[in-house]
Amino acid sequence: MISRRTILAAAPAALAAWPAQATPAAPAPYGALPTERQLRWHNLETTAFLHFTVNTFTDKEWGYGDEDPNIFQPAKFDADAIVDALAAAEMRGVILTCKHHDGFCLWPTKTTDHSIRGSSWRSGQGDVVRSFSEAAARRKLSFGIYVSPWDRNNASYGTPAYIEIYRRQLTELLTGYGPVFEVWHDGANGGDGFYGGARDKRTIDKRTYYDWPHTWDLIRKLQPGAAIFSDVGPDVRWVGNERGIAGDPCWAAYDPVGATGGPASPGDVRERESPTGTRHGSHWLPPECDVSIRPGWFWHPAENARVKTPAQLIDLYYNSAGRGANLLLNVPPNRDGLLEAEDIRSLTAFGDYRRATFSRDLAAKAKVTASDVRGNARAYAAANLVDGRTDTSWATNDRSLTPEAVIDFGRPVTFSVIRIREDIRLGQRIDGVTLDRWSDGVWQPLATAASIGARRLIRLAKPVETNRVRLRVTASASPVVSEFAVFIEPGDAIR
Ligand code: FUL
Repeated sequence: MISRRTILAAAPAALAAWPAQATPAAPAPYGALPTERQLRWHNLETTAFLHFTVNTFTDKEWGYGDEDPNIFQPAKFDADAIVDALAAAEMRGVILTCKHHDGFCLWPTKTTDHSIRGSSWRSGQGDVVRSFSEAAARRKLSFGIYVSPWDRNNASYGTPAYIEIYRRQLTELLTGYGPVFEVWHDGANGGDGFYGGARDKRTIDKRTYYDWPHTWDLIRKLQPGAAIFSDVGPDVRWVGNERGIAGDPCWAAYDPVGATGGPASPGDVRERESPTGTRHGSHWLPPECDVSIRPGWFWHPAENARVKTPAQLIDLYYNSAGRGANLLLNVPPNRDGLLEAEDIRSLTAFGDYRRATFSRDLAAKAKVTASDVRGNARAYAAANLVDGRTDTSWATNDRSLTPEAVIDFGRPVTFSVIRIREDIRLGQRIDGVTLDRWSDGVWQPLATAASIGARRLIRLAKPVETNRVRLRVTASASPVVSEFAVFIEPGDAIR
């Protein structure tokens, strides 16, 4: 048996094998920091939303809660086909409306009769949550759940008894369907509804009624890896609009304030600050940009001709994921239980564009020099910017807050997109970057950007050709930059 003492005694000998001028310590973390679960969430980058329920059959956006469950009849339902189309668009996760405001549950819950069990579809044995969670797992997409707090069907809505029901619903979903990467709480709260036949209006106090802290404790206990989304986090914040557009700048940190200035809660937040976040805020609360591929969240036959084009999806990608947020793109299944051909066409073209653009980093073989390298150590060398890894970085000495790096391609390279990433494990340190290109014997301005964070994509108005690019950084703490990459969009890219 190796005792603790043996290990300690062996340590100096092992250390002695390192060169005398050992690698300096990593930079101290700066400001708000992401948790492991947030880091995993950032890596997903683009995820899909599926709005699917009785509304799909009633042509509504918000069901009243008095639907006959039997109207839910997706005769050709094929979760694998839907997930395949999402994967073709490079989506890495999928979030299903397991329960929308109408209260209809897409799984055979024990908490209410307003569920899929009340439909003759698949003889009352269907389970849409199971079908999607399994299809996602087969395709290696993460699976997430949307469970509306507002329930226009439930007779108890507005009383404490409903909070227990809501928690039982979450418990069923978080214990019966494998790993869940995200739990989505929307902010629409209270109003008129069926409420078990009462057909009245119920107003709740958004700040206190749901007792969110205890519900979030329950989610943590059942699925510690799940990121919790709401207007105010606690893991992921709403971006403040449903157009899919993050702010510019877009800071991961955020200190939410209630709509009228007091403490914030889901459904009660000063939305105008959500897109940009708070530069030196104390909570790491990155934004998620939810947007639908169609005007509505649910499928409506009249909207088949109004599906966003590939060019619109590409723009959305740059304006959300390109600013360090995650894109949550809604693609609603139709009454057959399939995606409509128009939606699939846009998704596929979007995926083709992403693969064609991002599969080849043209800076990969570049030589990189920098004005400052932390302790002159190889571990922090500027070459780490182009080594294709995000766990190695160019880092500078603590006092170096305005360093620059020159990326020399050694040949003329034509590109139209630049991608820069910080090692956010050490916080969001950079305040802005300026890029220049070497042209006619001088540095010429190419682009600027403020926030970098998990990911910044700069899409140029048109491709440029140059041998060398200079990256000038301004930071609040010595920068730790894990990637500098350049790409060329396919020649036929539609703008
Ligand atoms: C909102 C809901 O009211 C919409 O119907 C939709 O689900 C959207 C994503 O969240 O709060």
